[in-house]
Amino acid sequence: SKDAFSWEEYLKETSSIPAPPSCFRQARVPPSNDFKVGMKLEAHDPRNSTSVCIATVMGLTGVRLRLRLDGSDNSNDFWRLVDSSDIQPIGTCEKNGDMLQPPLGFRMNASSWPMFLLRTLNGAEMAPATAFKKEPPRPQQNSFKPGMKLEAVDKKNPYLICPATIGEVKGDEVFIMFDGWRGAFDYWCKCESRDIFPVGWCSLTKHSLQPPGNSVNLPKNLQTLPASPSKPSRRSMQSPYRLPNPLPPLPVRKGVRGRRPKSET
Ligand code: MLY
Repeated sequence: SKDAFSWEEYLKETSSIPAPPSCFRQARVPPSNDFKVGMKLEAHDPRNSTSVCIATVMGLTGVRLRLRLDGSDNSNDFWRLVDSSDIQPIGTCEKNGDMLQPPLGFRMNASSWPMFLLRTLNGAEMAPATAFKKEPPRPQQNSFKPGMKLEAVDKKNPYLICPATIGEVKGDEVFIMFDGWRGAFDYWCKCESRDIFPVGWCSLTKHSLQPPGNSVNLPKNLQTLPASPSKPSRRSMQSPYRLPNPLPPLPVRKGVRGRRPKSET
């Protein structure tokens, strides 16, 4: 459709280039998502990464899974790629001589954990080992450059993937800037983060891609720039500088329209 976000047009409008796929720790050919809602698996507790818990697939979006730890509340869902090393088939933990742990904030008394676990796994549909894909290797080095475009998870709204720009590169880290959001959602992450993707990833994996926001987006040192002379061509116009929103028209009093206030002297 006409209004849908198009990377091709957007890259032209912003005269920017996409970060090359080789920069990312993502599969060049995205894996298939063979999970089903309701399947159970083992997952590292995001709030306590040393413990491995039971999780249930609550939803599928592209190559990502919406997960909920069994025994946790419904307000701590998290998202993982099917090729994340944070997830594994049920039985992996025991095979490694470890014990499944209750999630942080387990909603029952700790003493009821063994029975809870037994009941949780009894008759559960377990995700097959074939659904878990091997995590891609880390990129050799941080090859991102400021200004490169990408698709990135909004960590404050982690179900969303959005157009973003590399703002800074420092060691093995990159600063992710969300296009059109005035810096409110920006963050630093490792270049090998699983939350950043090459341009086209969402389209390839059938994940929805948010359009850029419509706020001004200026480099930190120019955020108080006065109105610039030219007009932005459309909402998504982005780099390198964007105009502040136009000022609303001045209120006009009835009867005095067009008249100048009398001079004081
Ligand atoms: N309702 C939220 C959504 C913001 C999403 C921003 N992402 C796409 C960068 C808000 O307006 O705060």
